[in-house]
Amino acid sequence: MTAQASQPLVGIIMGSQSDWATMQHAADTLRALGVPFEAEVVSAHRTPDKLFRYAETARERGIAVIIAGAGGAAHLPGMCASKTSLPVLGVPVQSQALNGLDSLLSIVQMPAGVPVGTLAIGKAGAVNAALLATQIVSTAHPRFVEAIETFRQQQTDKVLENPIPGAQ
Ligand code: RP5
Repeated sequence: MTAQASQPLVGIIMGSQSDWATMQHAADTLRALGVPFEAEVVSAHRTPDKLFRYAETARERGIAVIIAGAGGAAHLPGMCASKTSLPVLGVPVQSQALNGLDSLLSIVQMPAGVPVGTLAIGKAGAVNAALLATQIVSTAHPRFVEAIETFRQQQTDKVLENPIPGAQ
């Protein structure tokens, strides 16, 4: 498990070490916003008992939002959501065989009653999961509001300060 120094508020889990190339973008984003998190490999298929333990104990350990990334038959976010009442954000990892469409459909098509907030495939989904997790956490921890607003402003400034090269 990797974790930031203070008590983690966001839990990042992923189905395999191979998902880290994608999920590290969620970790980097949370780090940049100053949100304490933990990150761990938890597989719905290869370590189902660990998944159940993780989901069942997350709230009592202080976790407020879980980000779950998986690829292919991506059952991790949905199974995690079925074992906790914490909000679960799902990140479809871009699979080699089907480019992540398999991951997306596996995560997004949850039955009514067990929601998973599904993000985009790949890096954009991982970054946005971290931003959305921070926005959720900021409702109870207002210190993160400024971090989100600063990020948005910097993003806007960056676009405005970068005209198309050679277009003038
Ligand atoms: C899923 O299978 C994982 O989330 C990963 O995206 C995919 C492939 O896993 P590895 O075979 O690379 O471990 O469970």
